[in-house]
Amino acid sequence: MQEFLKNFSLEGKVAWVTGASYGLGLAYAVAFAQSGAKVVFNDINRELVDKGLEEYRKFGIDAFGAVCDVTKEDQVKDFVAQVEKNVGTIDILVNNAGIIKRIPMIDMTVEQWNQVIDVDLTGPFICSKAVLPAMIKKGSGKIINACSMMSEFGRETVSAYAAAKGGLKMLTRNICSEYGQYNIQCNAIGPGYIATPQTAPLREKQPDGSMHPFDRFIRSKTPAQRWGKTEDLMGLAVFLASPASDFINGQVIYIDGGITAYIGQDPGNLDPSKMQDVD
Ligand code: NAP
Ligand code: GCO
Repeated sequence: MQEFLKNFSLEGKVAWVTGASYGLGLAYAVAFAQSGAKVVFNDINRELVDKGLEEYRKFGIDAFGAVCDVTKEDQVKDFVAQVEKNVGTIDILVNNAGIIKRIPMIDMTVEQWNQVIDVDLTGPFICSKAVLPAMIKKGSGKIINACSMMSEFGRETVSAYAAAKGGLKMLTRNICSEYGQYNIQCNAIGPGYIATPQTAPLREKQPDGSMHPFDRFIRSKTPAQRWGKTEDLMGLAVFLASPASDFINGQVIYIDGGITAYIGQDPGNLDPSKMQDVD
């Protein structure tokens, strides 16, 4: 049994998780470290990087962190150079950094649209482009993209985000197509609705103390009738980063409590007294 489990080990690997000071990125990085990897991460400013380093120290993890905006190719190239000098060649990249703007399309400015596309789609392109040459030279590598329910479904007010996450699904398939021959696997994690700062506005209690309408809605679309926890995604992240998934390539694996398999029920049928809060 122990011999087989070595397939899930990340011992000796260097794992880069973008935007990993908190949220899902932090969870992925902690899981990687606890599976044997050396973790490196970036975030958008020094305050967030320091916050992240403190969080990793709480887990006993000696992470490498630096400021890097994933939309700026010069910053990304510099970050990768720093990592290669101070830590080692990057074996695993998780394109986790992301933003969302919930604005009706006709009210969204082109600048707002571009901001979302730049972080959520161009950022993964820039970061993947920065690590692929060394992965090709090494003869192995793992790239994991942060897709979404919005890689498959539309929803009011998230046009830029859905376009980016749909595009990221196809970028995942294209990296697989171009670089699979070098033993590089590019897959994506497709989380459902997970309790993080990004989705906090969708769970806020109403002034009268009642559930946010979207909270009730998404529970009615989820067989598990709960939001996901960041811990729910750690196992899949390690699996996709490990040798155990070497023959999986170009796939988006949804980890959503059953949303993508379920037509949903009348939100009015839900019994709030039976609902599990994960915040
Ligand atoms: P989050 O809480 O908003 O964290 C995203 C992180 O990325 C933050 O630290 C953010 O910094 C950072 N970031 C933003 N722009 C950046 C840039 N240009 N360069 C570097 N870092 C940047 O998001 P999350 O909920 O953990 O989600 C992580 C990823 O999973 C995102 O790609 C998201 O779209 C995706 N996802 C989330 C869910 C969910 O339900 N939570 C579901 C499906 C997919 P700031 O604090 O400055 O913004
Ligand atoms: C939204 C949410 C979602 C989640 C996630 C779902 O406004 O609909 O923010 O987009 O972030 O992407 O998988």
